[in-house]
Amino acid sequence: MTVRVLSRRAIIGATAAVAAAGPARAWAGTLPQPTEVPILSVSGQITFTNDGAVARFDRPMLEALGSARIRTATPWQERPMEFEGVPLAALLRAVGATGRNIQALAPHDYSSELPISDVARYDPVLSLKLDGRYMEPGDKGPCFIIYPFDRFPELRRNAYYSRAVWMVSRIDVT
Ligand SMILES: Nc1nc2c(c(=O)[nH]1)N[C@H]1C(S)=C(S)[C@@H](COP(=O)(O)O)O[C@H]1N2
Ligand SMILES: [Mo]
Repeated sequence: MTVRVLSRRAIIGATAAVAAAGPARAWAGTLPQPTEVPILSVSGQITFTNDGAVARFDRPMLEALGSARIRTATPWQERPMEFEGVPLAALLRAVGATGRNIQALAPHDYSSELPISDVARYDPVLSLKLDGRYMEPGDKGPCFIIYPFDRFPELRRNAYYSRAVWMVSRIDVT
């Protein structure tokens, strides 16, 4: 059985329960319209949208969902860095995601599949800032999914490094 068969009431109930405990409470259950240029779209098995079947987010909307930091070394940077942004869990709650996997898509046809079970286990972050500065598109930004590689040794392998999608522009919930 997949969560997809949950009734709409059950999905909204679950969303409200989780949102009550976190910063997403301000607009759990509805999505405002972006007022700035959207930087991320979420599609697929989601409950809350603001543009047809898609949920589009500008930076202030993402930041309103909450904030988390991951300080970690990565194989592609010379020193540990601090990533800061929205917990992926908060983003998935905000759209009422009901799937099992997310496909994170980036330019140049890069995409990577992340099981949603990673979210509870590792609390990955859709980071917007690196060492306190917003990441620019030419700097692997504006959105970069990061895992806490330093906290969990089992993450230090290619299967997880490839899920650290930089320049992610779309998340499709499947
Ligand atoms: N957008 C995007 N994200 C990506 C990749 C990519 O090619 N494009 N490569 C992945 C892989 S396989 C790794 S190991 C890390 C680091 O890739 P890099 O060494 O090319 O920076 O980013 C991951 N995220
Ligand atoms: Mo890689």
